[in-house]
Formats: sequence, C-alpha cells, structure tokens
Amino acid sequence: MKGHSIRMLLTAAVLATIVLAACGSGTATPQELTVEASDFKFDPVTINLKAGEPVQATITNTGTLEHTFTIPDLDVNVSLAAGQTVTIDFTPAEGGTFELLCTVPGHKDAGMVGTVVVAP
Ligand SMILES: [Cu+2]
Repeated sequence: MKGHSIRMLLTAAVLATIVLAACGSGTATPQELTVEASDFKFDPVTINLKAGEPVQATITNTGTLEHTFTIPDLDVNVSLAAGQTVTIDFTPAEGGTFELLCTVPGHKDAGMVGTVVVAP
C-alpha cells in the first residue's frame, strides 16, 4: 500500500514536469519568419503561421524603392526604405487567410500582394 502511494506521487511529479516544459517552450520559441520585399513582390508570396503563437518576422527590402509589409487584419504595418531590414513581433490571434500587401500607391496593382495563412 505504501509503495503504491509513492509511485502515484512520482507519476504526478513527472506529469507536472512535462506540462510545465510544454508551456515553457510555447513562449520561448517564436515562429521565425523571413520575408524579402522587392520591386514589386514578396518572397515568399504565401506565409504560413500558427494562431496563438508569437511571430518574429524579419523583413528586408531588397528593392530600389520604399515598400511596406502590411497585413491589415493582423494590425501589422511596417515601412521599409530601400535596403532596410526591420524585425517585428506579432501574434495572430485566430486562424484564417489574410491579405498581405504593400500600401505604397501603385505597388499592390503592380503585383505586390501575398497571402498569410494562419492555422487555427
Ligand atoms: Cu511596394
């Protein structure tokens, strides 16, 4: 009887450790994303993310003009001068398919659009 209780306690302790480790890794490692903005496209043109997990995005403008990295539905909007690299953090709250675009006049029409697919 005594041995049985000790085993139960040990099992509980092991389970608690596993749960804590799982929670810790969720906040410690953001989803890393690297995007290149050029005249006039985004690479990659389709971005896949997971809902509820922080994203650390590094955007580089390799073009000769100013560009923006804008995802209106996710409140993401950064402006980049030619040659500039910017790192931003955001967390998509829920799943869905969202538009990515450059808001500099004429650029969206020139093809500077993309898609952000957030898995629920
Ligand atoms: Cu642009």
